[in-house]
Amino acid sequence: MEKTLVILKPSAIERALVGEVVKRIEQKGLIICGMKMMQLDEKILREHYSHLVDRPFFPMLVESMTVCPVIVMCLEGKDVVEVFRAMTGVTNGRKAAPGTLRGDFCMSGQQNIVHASDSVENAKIEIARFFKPEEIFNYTPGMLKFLYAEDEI
Ligand code: FUP
Repeated sequence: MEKTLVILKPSAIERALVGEVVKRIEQKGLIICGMKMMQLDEKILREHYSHLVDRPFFPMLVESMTVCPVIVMCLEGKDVVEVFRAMTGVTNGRKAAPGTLRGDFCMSGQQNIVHASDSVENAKIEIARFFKPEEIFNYTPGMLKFLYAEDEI
């Protein structure tokens, strides 16, 4: 099934919102197939945010993403990239719709709680960037038949 990469940013860790985010992931029925804490550095952020390195806010972004460890997660589900982007909301928390993670838990365009892969292609690249192959667990949760109809999976 499709996979996506999620980062619980320092704004989630420092504000003790990890449980709230994980709770929503579990309640939605997304399968956690990888999860670990790690300290990011400028090198990995230059890769991860390569589309933003020339923007004036990039040094501030690096500072905000390295101030403490993050939690990276690999989630699995049907159309999970699109589903989790919708659960995340738009970049700026002040504009994100209520009901989304950013809409409910933050007021910033930078301290915005979570990263979520924006395409299936990027999700594959990002999962390989943050996880070793042996850190991703492909298993079938017992509840699977209650998450999807037979013809959906
Ligand atoms: P998103 O896909 O919603 O995470 O948005 P982007 O890839 O455009 O931006 C990635 C991160 O860059 C944001 F989560 C926070 C940071 N950013 C800023 O700090 N200022 C901006 O104006 C835009 C993005």
